[in-house]
Amino acid sequence: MITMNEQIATLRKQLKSKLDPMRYEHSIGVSYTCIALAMRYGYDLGKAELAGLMHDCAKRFTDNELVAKCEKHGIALTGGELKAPAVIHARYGAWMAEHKYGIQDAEILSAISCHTTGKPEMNTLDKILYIADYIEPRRDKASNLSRMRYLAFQDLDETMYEILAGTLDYLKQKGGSVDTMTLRAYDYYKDLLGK
Ligand code: DGI
Ligand code: FE
Ligand code: FE
Repeated sequence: MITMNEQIATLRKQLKSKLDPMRYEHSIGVSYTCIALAMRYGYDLGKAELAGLMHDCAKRFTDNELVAKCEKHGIALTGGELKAPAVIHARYGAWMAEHKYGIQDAEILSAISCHTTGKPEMNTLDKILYIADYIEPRRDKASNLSRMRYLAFQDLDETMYEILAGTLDYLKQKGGSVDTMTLRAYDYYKDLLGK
């Protein structure tokens, strides 16, 4: 029986050999940010760290490769996903975490699977990973980052709502196709919070 610490050390080495250096740094940043949020919200630290570490394990493939791999392994993609292929690494990443890296925990696999789009009724780890991916220390894209870094430690649902709203704005400006799941997640948190 290997310990969680041993499992994490082994997976880090494997990831480091596969991901480009900045993507690996991002993964480490997300894993520690997941830990910080798990401390705040009373969630299992090891599971949070593992989800953060592995969330982008499928990021090294091109869109076409990802679509082909999903087809090969019987992972059904929605029309929305095929039109917004940037989201597919989350679905295939959950498959890889299970079948290539031996992760069996259903909550970790769920969090990896929805880390790009979010979804309605996310559980605590789903939200921790989604938010950590956005606020980790190396990220510097979004203009609302410092507010999100503050809000993340106040309220997970409010933070989900604001990040989803910002992502939809960003996709609108960029002219990117919006995956239905991103919209459903936004509508869900908007309604939940009575906005
Ligand atoms: O993998 P990361 O870069 O760390 O972050 P991520 O998994 O959140 O993926 C980021 C990209 O995904 C970002 O450019 C926004 C995009 N994204 C999120 N939801 C949607 C989306 N892209 C499209 N086209 N449609 C979406 O609904
Ligand atoms: Fe990602
Ligand atoms: Fe990421």
